[in-house]
Amino acid sequence: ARLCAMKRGALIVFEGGDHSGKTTQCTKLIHAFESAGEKVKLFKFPDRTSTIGQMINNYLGSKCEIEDHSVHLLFSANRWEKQPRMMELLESGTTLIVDRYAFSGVAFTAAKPGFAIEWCKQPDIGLPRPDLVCFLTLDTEAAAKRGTFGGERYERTDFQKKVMNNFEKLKDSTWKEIDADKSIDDLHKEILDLATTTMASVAQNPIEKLWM
Ligand code: NYM
Repeated sequence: ARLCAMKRGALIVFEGGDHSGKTTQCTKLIHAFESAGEKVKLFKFPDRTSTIGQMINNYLGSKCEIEDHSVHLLFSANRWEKQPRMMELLESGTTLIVDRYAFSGVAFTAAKPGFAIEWCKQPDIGLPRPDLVCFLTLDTEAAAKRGTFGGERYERTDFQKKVMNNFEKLKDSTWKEIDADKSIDDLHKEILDLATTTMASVAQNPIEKLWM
């Protein structure tokens, strides 16, 4: 064992279809860790605040059209522009809770006609690999019943089914599939437990890279 090794933060990602409760759970998790005195920070992708993020925001709100390959690369660029800060925080012991990540990037673009999963993965190769992916599953019809479906681009039941199918192809040993069809508090307890275990177990491990 290394001596005096500083413990790093964990990279915890939330994925799932639209309206599966990711954002609610990320917020609750952050608050729980903050009250416990842990160093934590929330990231959300797409991050709509940057210049690239504003282009993505306009695209999602159908205020403009962007060619499909091109917008895929913008979503990836929107993660890469945050990568230096994410690495810095992880290395200095801050745990990151991330609302969507490269898996959404691949799953959504690959749901479009003519896009292969392998092509979609390329631009995100080398990003920090999550230690835990909380994959929230919700029956697509149940998700639609949660409301506000049909607002943004991609929020259609047929498209979401393809997205969920693509997520299945991206799962690895770091994924924990969580049935989101339960109360907010029950779901939170389950996730807090998983996240706490992960934080303790990865503290001395190096940060790995995605898809390498
Ligand atoms: N989305 C999100 C993508 O198509 N590619 C990506 O890389 C990411 C991170 O953006 N329908 C899609 C998924 C959502 C939409 O996300 C906006 P949110 O979490 O609703 O802000």
